[in-house]
Amino acid sequence: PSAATAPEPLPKAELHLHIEGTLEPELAFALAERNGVALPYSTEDELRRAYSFDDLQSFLNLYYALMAVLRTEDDFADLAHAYLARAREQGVRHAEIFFDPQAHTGRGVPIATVINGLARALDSAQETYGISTRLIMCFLRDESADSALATFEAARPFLDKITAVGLDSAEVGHPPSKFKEVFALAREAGLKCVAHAGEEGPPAYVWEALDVLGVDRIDHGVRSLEDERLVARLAAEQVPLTVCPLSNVRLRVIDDLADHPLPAMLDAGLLVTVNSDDPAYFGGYAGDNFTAVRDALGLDAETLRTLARNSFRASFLDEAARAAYL
Ligand code: ES4
Ligand code: ZN
Repeated sequence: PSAATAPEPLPKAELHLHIEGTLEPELAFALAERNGVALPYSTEDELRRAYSFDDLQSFLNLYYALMAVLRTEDDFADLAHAYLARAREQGVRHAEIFFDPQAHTGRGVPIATVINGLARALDSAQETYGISTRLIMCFLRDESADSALATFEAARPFLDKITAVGLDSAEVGHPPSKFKEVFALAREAGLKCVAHAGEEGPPAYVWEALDVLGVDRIDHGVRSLEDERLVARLAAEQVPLTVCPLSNVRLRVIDDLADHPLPAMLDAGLLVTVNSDDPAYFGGYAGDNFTAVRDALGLDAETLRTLARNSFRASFLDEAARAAYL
């Protein structure tokens, strides 16, 4: 279809998006050049061919390695601008964006550089892209509880720029309860709480995220379906689940998109949303995920509208801002 007849994508909120996972090969090579950082790939095509994963850990290895190119405030601002431009083309009107401070401070990049760079881009997002934004600071669950506590204290001067804390990275063997203390501090400081749970980990981790960390949303949560009582709890309390269909297929959480449990989750009365996770690595941004589930699962227009409405209902926007979309 010509540009004139191409339909506007459905307005939606993106609630599960790792900003470091939006680093496209083109920008990775440009930043490597700008910062004099050597990449273990000679071309963008060669790098793209490395985007073939067996599980979460094999993805994380590449995800952390490529972050070596992110060094300055400008790098973080450029990364966020590139994401916002792509997101707007896909109908995103509100984005709640994860970042992983420990993945940068661990390489000698100060947390101020990370937060100030991202915040600079987000400050102009409403005006430049028509996208409202929030920042969610994630703790790496395969690092120690003490490291998370130190990271939270280092971020205290910047908490006015941060809406929530989250929990990500290698899930199995690192249950939510390990981070009870830092989540309690975050809540005392007035922050919202979310956690990845039930992606590769068992339903027990979803229970812990709810009961020990007191999270407001579960990121992924697809394995919740293995526990009937858990499904009943999530449905009764309308706890949002930020599902990432293309991610689930690429990381082999789900064998085939046609077998994705998204329809079963909707049928169970869960507050499910569709998100992109690490779009540069998993084959698509928010709108691409909507299109993919529509085509693979045969979702009708009404169901797609429900998913878009859910994304605003599940967001951290205040009532007035959210009402404009519902
Ligand atoms: C992630 Cl897909 C996924 N799971 C857990 N942690 C992550 N960090 C970036 N992407
Ligand atoms: Zn994620």
